[in-house]
Amino acid sequence: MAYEISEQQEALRAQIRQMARERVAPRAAEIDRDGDFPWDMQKLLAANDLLGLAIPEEYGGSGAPLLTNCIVAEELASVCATTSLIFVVQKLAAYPIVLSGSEETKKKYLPPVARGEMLAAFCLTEREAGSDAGATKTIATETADGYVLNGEKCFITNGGLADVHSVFAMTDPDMGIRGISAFVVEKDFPGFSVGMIEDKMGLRGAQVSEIMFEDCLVPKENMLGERGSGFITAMKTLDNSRPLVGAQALGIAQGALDMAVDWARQRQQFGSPIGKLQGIQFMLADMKTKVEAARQLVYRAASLCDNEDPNLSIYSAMSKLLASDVAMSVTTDALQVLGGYGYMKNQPLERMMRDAKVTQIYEGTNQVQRVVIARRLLGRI
Ligand code: COS
Repeated sequence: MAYEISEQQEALRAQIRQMARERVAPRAAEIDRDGDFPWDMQKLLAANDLLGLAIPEEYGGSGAPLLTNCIVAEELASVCATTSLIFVVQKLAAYPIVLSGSEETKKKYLPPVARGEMLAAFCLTEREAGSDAGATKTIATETADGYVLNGEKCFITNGGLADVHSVFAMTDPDMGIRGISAFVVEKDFPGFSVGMIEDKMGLRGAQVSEIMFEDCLVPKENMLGERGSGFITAMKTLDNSRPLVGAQALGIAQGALDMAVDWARQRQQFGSPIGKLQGIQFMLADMKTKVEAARQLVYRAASLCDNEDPNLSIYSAMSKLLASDVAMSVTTDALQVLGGYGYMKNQPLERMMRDAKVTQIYEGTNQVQRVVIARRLLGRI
């Protein structure tokens, strides 16, 4: 099944591109240098109704397809990956509520998340449960008053800033992955606290931290879906978010390619623009080919998610795998085209190369994506 980009989606792309160039790009270097969460960018996204783009209309969002969300992530990331991450994570963290929340839970949390009044975070990863998400050690014990959570999460984007968290914890440790349940946890629940804030290589404006639960009391009605359904909710959420990370990677790659092309047209060496040199031409041609291949796979994966196609998992994993590898290789090559200038902090490419790296790691390392792809390919053997 082929995907189609509608006129409405192209119009939105043009609108986001203009906003990205005029409002986001001028802030990108400063956000990277200061390493502070850019609340002005969060407010800009909220003011343009982008933080609820993926949330269904009945809960205050726009109910836009994943493909539309991918276009937005791509355009934002082409100028500032940190700003695109604000968009990507709000959707990632809201999705378990959309997928598994009760009507009351959806009505309570989704409208403020959609308006950007509440920042959201997705709390799955732990020190000993990264790629092996099923090894979650955070425990949720049922009591008369609710569930009591104990444990620690790490590498949580928006950690320490978020108001509301989708948290995965073990309710029945003997049942393995079928013992994991999902909960909505507010930052003000007793026993919730924020641990170390990480110092990162890239995406410097995103805040990433540990999250601690010490006898953290969560009301029973804040469990998302059935007890024991948390792992499947997490996997379905990641299926539906990996194309968005692919789109973010694609945007970084496109931004880097555009800079390399501009440079190759203008930079004079040996008496003419370096774009006249076949060595540079071949690099640019390879970069363009990779970017376009990644785009096709990202859009296809998003469209399969939108159609709830049974093959969406494998495409979702392939799109994130390819696009993030492309982002790493294209930013590296674009920097090479700029030579010594590309290596300097006053050009954006070194930032883009650092930002690209994490797209090969988060929402499942690219090795995990290969596991997902190979398992779907081979079936049970
Ligand atoms: N949709 C629905 N169900 C799924 C699923 C999906 N995408 N993926 C797995 N499941 C189901 C399986 O069908 C299986 O059910 P059955 O036992 O009934 O067959 C069950 O979940 C367990 O699946 P599996 O055996 O594949 O689980 P593993 O523990 O081997 O883990 C990986 C699989 C590695 C793919 C998973 O742990 C993973 O995605 N890890 C990476 C986590 C991640 O992305 N972390 C980043 C955090 S966010 S920044």
